[in-house]
Order: sequence, then structure tokens, then C-alpha cells
Amino acid sequence: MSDRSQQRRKVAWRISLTLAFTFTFTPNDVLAQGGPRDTTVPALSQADLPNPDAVHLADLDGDGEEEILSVFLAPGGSRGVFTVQDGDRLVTSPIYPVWGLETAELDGRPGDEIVLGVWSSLLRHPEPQPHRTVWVLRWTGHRIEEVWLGSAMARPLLDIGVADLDGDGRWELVALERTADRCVVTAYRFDGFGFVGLARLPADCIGLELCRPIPERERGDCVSTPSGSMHLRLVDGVLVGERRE
Ligand SMILES: [Ca+2]
Ligand SMILES: [Ca+2]
Ligand SMILES: [Ca+2]
Repeated sequence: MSDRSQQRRKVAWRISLTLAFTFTFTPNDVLAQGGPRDTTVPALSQADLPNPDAVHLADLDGDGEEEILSVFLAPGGSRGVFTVQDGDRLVTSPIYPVWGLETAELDGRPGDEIVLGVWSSLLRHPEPQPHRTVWVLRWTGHRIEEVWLGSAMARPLLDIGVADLDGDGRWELVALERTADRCVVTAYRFDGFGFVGLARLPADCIGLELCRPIPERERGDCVSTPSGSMHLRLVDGVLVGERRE
């Protein structure tokens, strides 16, 4: 082996040793350290990332290139943290009281918004606390920006999904909500100041999965149940569900 190749091997070995000792914070370390919306937690690096709970590929800043958004939830699902990989840059979010995350083109501006399902304790409805609500965030290409932090939706919220139900290029938020005697699926549009209800449809409270699986989904193919799927569409402002067995 030549002196030069020996030298290269030594340099490579030193770099890997340095990486091993420099990057010591896993997502679980981060989640164990900080409280909700804690921005002082250490930034994660690519070397720290074990298997995420979810991965979303989406163009979040509208530059034509997809970013990689990886979600890491604490055991029990009370909070989580996510990373945005944009080219060589990896940015770590604050800790959020998150139970779910979707990406969707909500506002007509280039780039998909980040839709966070979060726990809130600000009492708006008679329901067990903390309750589920939705926040909207954005990746600007440089940082994570909090766009809208709602305390509650119109009715007690059980689950969320996202889909373009009318094919206009802007995605609707699809929410499974509880009413006094049963559940409804409600389609919402994000108007920048909050979610405006467009239409709703009676639904089963149990066993309903909203807008999943996400890949290969047809437009408006949004609601599935254990016994089949319901093709959900917005037609002239009316929410229409066609059952498929
Ligand atoms: Ca992008
Ligand atoms: Ca957008
Ligand atoms: Ca739409």
C-alpha cells in the first residue's frame, strides 16, 4: 500500500471516529430533554437518525425539489420532533405536542404546508383533556415557520387526513369529528386565518381511516373503513361519499 493511500485511510478513520463522538443526540434524547415547543433542544444530524415513525417526501418551499421530512414520536405519542432535509441542510423542529403529521398544499402558495395534529389543553368543547387540534407550519427553505396555531377545531376532533377533494389543486383538511350523538367527516379549507368548514357527512366513529395510505392515492380517494373504502369528493360544495367494497 502506498504512503498516500495509507494517509487517506488514516484521515477517513479519524473522520469516522470524530463523527462517532461528536453526534450523540438521538431523537429520543432530544424528546426526553425538552418540554413542548422547546427550541433550545440540540439539533439532530443525519448520523443521529434511527428509523423515523413517518417519512414524507414533499416540495415544502416550492422550489421544485422535494424535501425529506422525518417524524420522531416519543413513546406514548404525547409529543414529537421532526427534521427537514433540504439538500445538504438538516433542520430540527422544536418539540411539539404532536400526535400526527401530514403535508398538503393548503394555501395556494407554492410549496406544501406541514399539517400537525397536536394536543391542546385550551378548553373549547366539553371533551377529555388534552384534546386534539391542528396547527399549520411552513418550511421557508431556511427555517420552520409557525403559520397558524389553533386551540381547537369546530367540534371535538378524532382524526385528520388531507386530500384534494374537488381537484382545484388546493388540498382540503378532512376531519373526523364527534357530535352529540355520532360522528361526522368534515371538509375544511385553510384560508390563512384558520380552517373554514365546507361540508360534512355523517360517518362511523369507529374503524374509519382518513385518507390513507397516502402513496398512490387517487384524487379524492380519501376515506377507508375495514369493510371497504369510501370515495369522498366535493361536488358543488356538497360532500359526496361513494362506498366501494
Ligand atoms: Ca423544495
Ligand atoms: Ca402552499
Ligand atoms: Ca381542493
